[in-house]
Amino acid sequence: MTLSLNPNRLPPDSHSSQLQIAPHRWPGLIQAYWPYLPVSDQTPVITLMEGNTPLIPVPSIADRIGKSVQVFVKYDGLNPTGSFKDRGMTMAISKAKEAGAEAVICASTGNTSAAAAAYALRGGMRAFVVIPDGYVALGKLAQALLYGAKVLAIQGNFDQAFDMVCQSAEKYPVTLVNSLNPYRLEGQKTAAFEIVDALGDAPDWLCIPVGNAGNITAYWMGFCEYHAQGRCDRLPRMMGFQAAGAAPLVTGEPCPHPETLATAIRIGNPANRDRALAVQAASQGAFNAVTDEEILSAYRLLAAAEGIFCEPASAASVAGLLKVKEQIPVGARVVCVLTGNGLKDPDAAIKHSQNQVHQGVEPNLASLATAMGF
Ligand code: AN7
Repeated sequence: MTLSLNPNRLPPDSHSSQLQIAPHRWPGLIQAYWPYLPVSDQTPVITLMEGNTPLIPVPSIADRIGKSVQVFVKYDGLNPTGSFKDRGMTMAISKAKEAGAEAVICASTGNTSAAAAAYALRGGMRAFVVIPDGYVALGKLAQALLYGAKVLAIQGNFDQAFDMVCQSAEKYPVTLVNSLNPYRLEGQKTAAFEIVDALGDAPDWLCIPVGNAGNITAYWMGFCEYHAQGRCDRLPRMMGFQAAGAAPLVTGEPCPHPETLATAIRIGNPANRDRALAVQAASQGAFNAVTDEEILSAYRLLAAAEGIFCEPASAASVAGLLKVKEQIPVGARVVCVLTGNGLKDPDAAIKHSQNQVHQGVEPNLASLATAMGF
């Protein structure tokens, strides 16, 4: 029997929940999507109650497109460590624990390291995270340190760090938790389930930032699985967006020196390249590049027009949607994935805000009123 702990199905007075949770509480994505995941009663579920993130309508973005389109953002920056990586990490760490691992390793532009550190800690494992020195946003670094990971900075980029951790995982007793770990994508595919559960069907377009191309692969897996189960009637076109200075899937060749202010996707040689190309072909999707300027204007627009604060890399999905808006069919339903929280990168926010702190207000009401314009 599969253990499908849908809390909504428990009677209100149920005392049978093994988790001893209130019936209305979300149990984390492994419990919620148990039948769809490679888990068993032997799997220790390491969770921070990730998943169940909101799908938020963004009418001002839709207005910029016209054509009666509907646009939503999947705000995955509301996961426990502030990014979609938690979805993959709850699975990867639970399965590593099940296999008896004592330590995990990843290369990271920041979010993977934060998630790996948090989940490893909860699973009683050590975490080694290898990062490109100087190119990880402050919030992410702060998280990895505070969660107690061993943070190793290399004088190189993500792609070099990735090569090193792959070799380490072959040679030393550490489990790789980058997206080559198959359980990562299994966890991440649940975001597609949530979108279908919320909309009642798959969207026409799924717009998503692409770095190492794990997430686009995972979403497609999720949509296809739900489709096969009859839970949605259609499949979306998968629209992947890369930063113009780090766009190997757009140019068709690895980018030896990736550069973008969206450091999360500063990746020149995606590990999941072939799978991403297969997703593009199967979904009749496309890869497009967005410039840092386009990313920043979408980043500011989301905050200023919708009250949604994402990190710059995440805004690539909205920047990309606006860039290719001519191609959107009339009346289409579009979901843009916001992969990470804006609080991850406070430096970028302050540097690129067009708003400023009004300095020099004296600590009295008259001075405050003057500054307020009254
Ligand atoms: C906010 O943390 O690769 O295409 O090491 O942090 O699945 O790689 C982060 C990637 C998009 C790209 N948005 O996802 C890492 C890392 C944010 C991200 C991506 C990342 P993939």
